[in-house]
Amino acid sequence: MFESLKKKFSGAIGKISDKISKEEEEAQKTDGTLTEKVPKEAIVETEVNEIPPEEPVNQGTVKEKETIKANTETIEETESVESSEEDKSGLLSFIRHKTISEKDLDDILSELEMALLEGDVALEVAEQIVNTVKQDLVGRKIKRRNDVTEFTKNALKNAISEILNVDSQDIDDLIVEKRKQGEPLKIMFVGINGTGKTTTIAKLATYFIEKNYTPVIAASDTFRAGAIEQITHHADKIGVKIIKHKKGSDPAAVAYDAVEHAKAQGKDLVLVDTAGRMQTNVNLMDEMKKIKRVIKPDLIIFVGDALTGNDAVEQARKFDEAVSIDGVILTKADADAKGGAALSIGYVINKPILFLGTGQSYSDIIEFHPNWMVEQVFG
Ligand SMILES: Nc1nc2c(ncn2[C@@H]2O[C@H](COP(=O)(O)OP(=O)(O)O)[C@@H](O)[C@H]2O)c(=O)[nH]1
Ligand SMILES: [Mg+2]
Repeated sequence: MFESLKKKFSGAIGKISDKISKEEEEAQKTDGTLTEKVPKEAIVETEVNEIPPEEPVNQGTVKEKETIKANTETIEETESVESSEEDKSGLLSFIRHKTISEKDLDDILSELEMALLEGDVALEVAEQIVNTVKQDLVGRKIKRRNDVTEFTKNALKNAISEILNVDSQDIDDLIVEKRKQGEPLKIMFVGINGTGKTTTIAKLATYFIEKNYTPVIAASDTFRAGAIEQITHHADKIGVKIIKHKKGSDPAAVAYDAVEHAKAQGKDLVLVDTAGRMQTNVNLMDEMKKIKRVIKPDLIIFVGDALTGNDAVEQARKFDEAVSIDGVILTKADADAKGGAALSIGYVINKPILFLGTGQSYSDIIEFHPNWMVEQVFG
């Protein structure tokens, strides 16, 4: 999961560390204050390699070499003092005090921003990440290469945590609260066709049964051919009561009946499946609004396909405008290397991701926690 996102962040961390330590090493070599334990050959070699091939070897270069020679002498003198400071990461890991400047970061962060956009991270999220990281790093004093690596990693981790931390309600708490009132918790699932609503409902029913809650399913996708059969098949397999009418009947009426059933039978949850067409379809949105009006769901959850990246974010925005969603479930995270939707969707619409679908079987669903995602990406 999110492999490509992971690579992009670790690439940026490596580049920032390399750039800043390299600059510092150069500065030290030319001003004669290098105090690192470096083999003489290593320095000479680096210096020679850095002469552009087209540049004739002139007086200046000879002079530079002399400076290098002088440097190596300094090294020998200070070696014993500095060796105790030597870092585990080995050669050239110790650098003088340096303050990170905007110039050090600009190119690399722009490159990171582009890479994130290519990875389907929403523009405002990519911008927020690079700006937060820049603010965090500029002005920091560093002593060692490892400092840069650690600071950059932490800055990115913090930026991602901030992005992912959207206020979220605990569904268990909500169920318990409703139970006290003698009511079921009503959850309506919305989203376009094929994103995984029906499968997700079957997974969640299984998940709640394992927590000793009693769900009932409303087959309110009365539009698509085979939809009622599909969800009936799932309900039968997992042993959950399903309320259904004929194909083409009023989805709101089906949902209403399911709520009445849950109340009469003292069930904890009503999970309402709905039909998905394109988010721009006015009829569909009207249908969603009608179900909402009739059953007054406690939660409306948008189900999006993680693989569709920015499209999923746009769909969520449209559904939010139409019916005001409370949270998001992203499916197919198991196949999602990019991670753009997972990173962006909550921030863009300011609604939490509640679960991730991670496969095709009933147990393939995990609760989403921001820290978990941060660990996936940086762990
Ligand atoms: N790999 C994977 N496939 C999924 C996941 N969730 C759903 N699917 C598949 O996506 C397809 C569409 O799912 P369905 O529930 O019918 O979508 P709906 O039209 O929104 O109800 C099915 O083939 C599901 O097996 C998931 O988390 N991972
Ligand atoms: Mg369906």
